[in-house]
Amino acid sequence: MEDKIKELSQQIEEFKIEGKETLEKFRIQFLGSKNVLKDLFAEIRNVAADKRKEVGQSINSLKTQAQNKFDSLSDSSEEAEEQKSDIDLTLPGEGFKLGSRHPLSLVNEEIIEIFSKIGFNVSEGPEVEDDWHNFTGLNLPDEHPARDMQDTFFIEKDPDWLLRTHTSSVQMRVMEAKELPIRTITPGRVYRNEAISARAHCFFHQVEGIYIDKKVSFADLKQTIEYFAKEMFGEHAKIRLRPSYFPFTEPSAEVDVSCSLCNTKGCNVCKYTGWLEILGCGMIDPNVLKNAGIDPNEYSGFAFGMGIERMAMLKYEVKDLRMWSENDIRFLDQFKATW
Ligand code: 2U9
Repeated sequence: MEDKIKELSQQIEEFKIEGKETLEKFRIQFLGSKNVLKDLFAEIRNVAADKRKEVGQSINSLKTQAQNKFDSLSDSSEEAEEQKSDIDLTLPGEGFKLGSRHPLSLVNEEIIEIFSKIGFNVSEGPEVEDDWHNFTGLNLPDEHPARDMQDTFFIEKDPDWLLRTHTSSVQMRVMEAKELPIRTITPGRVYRNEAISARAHCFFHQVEGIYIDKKVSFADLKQTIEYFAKEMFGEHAKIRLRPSYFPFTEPSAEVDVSCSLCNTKGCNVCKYTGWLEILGCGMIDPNVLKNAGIDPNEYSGFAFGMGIERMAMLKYEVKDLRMWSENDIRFLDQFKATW
């Protein structure tokens, strides 16, 4: 009897259940109305009286073993059946979430498009620059405050190398390498050693431009800036120039565009002045031309520079500079409709 019980326990253990049909076979064999365990109970009367209790308990354990195996496998096969029926292959797929162009890229491309219409090409150059192209060649001598450690990220191993503080360094390289005349813009990232806040960042983006040819005048500069302002801000846009100073241009000016929100009447966007500052410009200093091997008696040129973040802030009325580089999807998603 003991051997029979062991054999049945092994059979229950080893019975392979692979789906509904074999599960039903198992149920009939070990738990059905004519199951094999019932035969064992019937044979109990042939067991010696003092062993009957123990044998009865062993047969009961067999029954529990069979029931547990059945229960656990019938649960999982029901789940599998349910899951199978959950999948509706006729439903449309979920698709991919489309990204959007970064607003700074949109503004950058708009500026490139505007200048390309009047013959400016695009030049690019290294972000890690040498002292000559970023400072000395551009009329920024050793003692100039812009070279201060607090404004510039120097490369620790060799302070002759630094992260460019403006894209004028690219123009310097173009002037050295290219044939005249030159009409080019340089969009790109620049670095300043500043604490990050709503109004300052340690990197931002610029577009600078130069035009060098025989007889280029301040009137050409003014006309070019006016064309740009009207393309960028609309036909109604007016500009005004204020005298200024930059080491690499002489004379120099800062340019304001009329505030389109209040039509120069004054509002909180233009701080009640009616005007918004958009860029700096000037005639390229003869010294800078000489430094690049261009004869200032034969050639003259104008230059201008603007911050892309500033342009984008004016266009989209964003007040915190940090938004441009945080890459918060909720912020970026708002620019989807514009492309
Ligand atoms: C060469 C010679 C001169 C580029 C210029 C500015 C004036 C200017 C600022 C605008 C806002 C930088 O992004 S900003 O902080 N730039 O005001 N930039 S003239 O002059 C050059 C460039 C290259 C060879």
